[in-house]
Amino acid sequence: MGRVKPNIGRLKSDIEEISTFIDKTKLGHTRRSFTEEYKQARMWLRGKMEEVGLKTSIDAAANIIGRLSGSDDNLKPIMLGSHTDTVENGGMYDGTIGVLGGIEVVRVLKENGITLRHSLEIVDFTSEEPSEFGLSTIGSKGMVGELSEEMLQRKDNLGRVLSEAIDDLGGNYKAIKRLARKKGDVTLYLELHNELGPVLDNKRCPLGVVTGIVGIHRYKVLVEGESNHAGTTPMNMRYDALAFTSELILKLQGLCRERNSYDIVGTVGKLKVEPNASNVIPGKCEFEFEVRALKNEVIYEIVSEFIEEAEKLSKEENINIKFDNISKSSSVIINEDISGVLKDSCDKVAESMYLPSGAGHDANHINNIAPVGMIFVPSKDGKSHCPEEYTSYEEIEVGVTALIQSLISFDENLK
Ligand code: HGY
Ligand code: MN
Ligand code: MN
Repeated sequence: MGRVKPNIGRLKSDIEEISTFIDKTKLGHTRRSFTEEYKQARMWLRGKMEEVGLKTSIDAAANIIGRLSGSDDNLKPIMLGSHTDTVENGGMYDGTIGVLGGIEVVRVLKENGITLRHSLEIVDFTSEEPSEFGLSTIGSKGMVGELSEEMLQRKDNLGRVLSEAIDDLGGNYKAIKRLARKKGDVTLYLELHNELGPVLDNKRCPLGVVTGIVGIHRYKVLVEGESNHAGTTPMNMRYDALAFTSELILKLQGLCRERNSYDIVGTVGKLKVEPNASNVIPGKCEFEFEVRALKNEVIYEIVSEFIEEAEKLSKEENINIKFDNISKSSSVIINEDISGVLKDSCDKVAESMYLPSGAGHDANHINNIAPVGMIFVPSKDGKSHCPEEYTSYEEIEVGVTALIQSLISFDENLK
């Protein structure tokens, strides 16, 4: 086959329509999870799923699921999914092309009179990006029973509790553990995503088959020095929390650079300074850092080396420091049987190449209950998580065509 193609005009209008549900006071596309815009987009999405004939439901972790029955009731469903939340000032394709591409797949199957053997589930996973509760991939963690009670009780800056926010989206947090899906409940999980990095665009290669997905460990760090007058306090009598934090940021960068043969990356992307005034020595800083790599053991090594060095410095400079782990997601090595079928299917559509993912995805968690596979389309100039993020509709069309081709192939061959 391979000739079964999406209607790109129709998919474009869906992507443009969901992109109207954003916070218009922000740059680019901002649809943070648990906000009004997010709720409106989800309502629109559920309606869209119903419109194409999917039977919709919201599971305990507030994931929206649209189901299309297959011809063999004995087979567990194949799942296609992604997310509709964004980072602040993000792009319009990260996540949305996977969810709306999935809905387009359903329309194409129906139009071509194709009934799959497996049921198909199109999933919009709750809050894939780091939320205001400090946690990411909430829906996929919840779906596989990885949301702990401690995580569910975390609060955002407004004092809202995550468990209540999940229920507010139509979930049922008390039932998350009980209703979690188990190994074997899902035949296969596939996700179409823009690469979010530069490899495909640099190589002018339209399709990527993902070989592995990085693991991510995130920590919150509290640094406490002493506030004092910025004019009267001599340099040798200061306990400047921001200056200390800066040393730590560079330390993390250095540790990751030294080990760059492992493609390890470390980032401090969030920082709060108190009191944050030009004439006051910063007394307190709170920052979050993350470390990512394809090898889990390398993440552990870098994080423990960083914490050890930070604690040593803290003693030397008389500044208090406290580390709290926020989350640890394990890396995924994609099963070669799965990536092989994806590669064959992609090659029938356009040129493709294998590549790892430096971004995390819901697939990291679904991998605990089912084999997972991902197809990437290019991100222009490797830009993402910023307003410049761009993938052309021609490129998205190729991606959805490859997704359909792969789905049909898996449906024929998987038990
Ligand atoms: O942060 C990530 O890797 C993903 O975009 N959520
Ligand atoms: Mn993202
Ligand atoms: Mn994404």
